[in-house]
Amino acid sequence: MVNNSLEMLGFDQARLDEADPSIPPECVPLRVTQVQKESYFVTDGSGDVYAEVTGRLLYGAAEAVDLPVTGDWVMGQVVDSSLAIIHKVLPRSSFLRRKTAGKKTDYQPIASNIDTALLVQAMDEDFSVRRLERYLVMVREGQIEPVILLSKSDLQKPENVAEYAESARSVSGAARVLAFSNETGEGFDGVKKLLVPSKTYCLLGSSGVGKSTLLNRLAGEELMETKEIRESDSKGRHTTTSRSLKILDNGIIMIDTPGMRELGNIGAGTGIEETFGEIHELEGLCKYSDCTHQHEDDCSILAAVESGDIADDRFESYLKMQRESAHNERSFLEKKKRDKSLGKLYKSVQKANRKNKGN
Ligand SMILES: Nc1nc2c(ncn2[C@@H]2O[C@H](COP(=O)(O)OP(=O)(O)OP(=O)(O)O)[C@@H](O)[C@H]2O)c(=O)[nH]1
Ligand SMILES: [Mg+2]
Ligand SMILES: [Zn+2]
Repeated sequence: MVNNSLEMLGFDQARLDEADPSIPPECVPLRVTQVQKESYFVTDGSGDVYAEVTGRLLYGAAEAVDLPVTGDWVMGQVVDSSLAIIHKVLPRSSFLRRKTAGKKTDYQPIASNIDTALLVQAMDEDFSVRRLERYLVMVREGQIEPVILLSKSDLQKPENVAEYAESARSVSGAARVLAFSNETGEGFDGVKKLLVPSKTYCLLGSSGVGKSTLLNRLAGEELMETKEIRESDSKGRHTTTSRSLKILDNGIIMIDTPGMRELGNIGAGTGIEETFGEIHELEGLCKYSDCTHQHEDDCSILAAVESGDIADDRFESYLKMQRESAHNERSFLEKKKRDKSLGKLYKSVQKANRKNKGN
């Protein structure tokens, strides 16, 4: 691997603005390239080093998102060529996370400090504009720019490729849509042209769409394992099993991820508003300011659905995500409130204990 400077790895001095006296002076900025349970790999640009977090960081972390994730910049001490100790996670400029399965409003971190997310969908049964919308919302909520890459163009006739691209464009908003093939190299130059050295890209999409194959093609070598997915065991089998950050020789930084089976949504509205821009724009025109756009008179959105300006299934998808988002927002606030009152309880017990001891 080439010896990159921190700037080439995407480091920005502004991340260090707040000097932290609790960090030992021998700590240097390092970038997390891989996370496996409680062990980590970090790099200063000259290769991956195994790393662990300090007990203070580990036990001080209230939630998974407080611990290092792939893509993070951390302050760490490089002990020797086989061990580094992570003391602190530096502020993130962007953060990709999803709600974990089940009722609990916990978030699973995916990766951080990403400039652009590459949403890969294959032009076969995998293709779904509804899922695309979900990815777009998730990525935009994380303050990340999305680009849509449609893979396996070699499996389709040119006119079908154009059709797939057209469907994707119908929901993409400002995001670019490119079709390509890892097999024939068609459209590959267009993908390459998108990528800028020292920027961080993250590959997202279902298992088997060709994320790792694309990464290998860009790298010009087999950095990642790729596998044919057989019909019989295509369910839930991921070839890539952990998120890993790779620095390509041309300076492009790429995070590969395992295919996701479930996409959650989080509370913040910006991702939904941006992804459903044409619907959001109409909201202000409804007669009632608290219009739910389901049965009210003079609802501008229902009118647009009726006239066909907004497709039924897109409107359904919008309502579904709005409901989910509202639900997540509520449980998130409730959880915060619970945590806060628990915190107060602990404090008052501690205080009482101290008082008793004093007597
Ligand atoms: N026909 C065709 N096959 C492709 C293309 N890209 C990838 N494949 C094949 O699809 C299979 C899966 O590719 P991977 O790159 O492993 O898929 P992945 O998205 O990384 O999957 P996970 O790691 O499980 O998330 C492999 O057999 C690839 O050779 C393509 O553009 N066209
Ligand atoms: Mg893979
Ligand atoms: Zn309305």
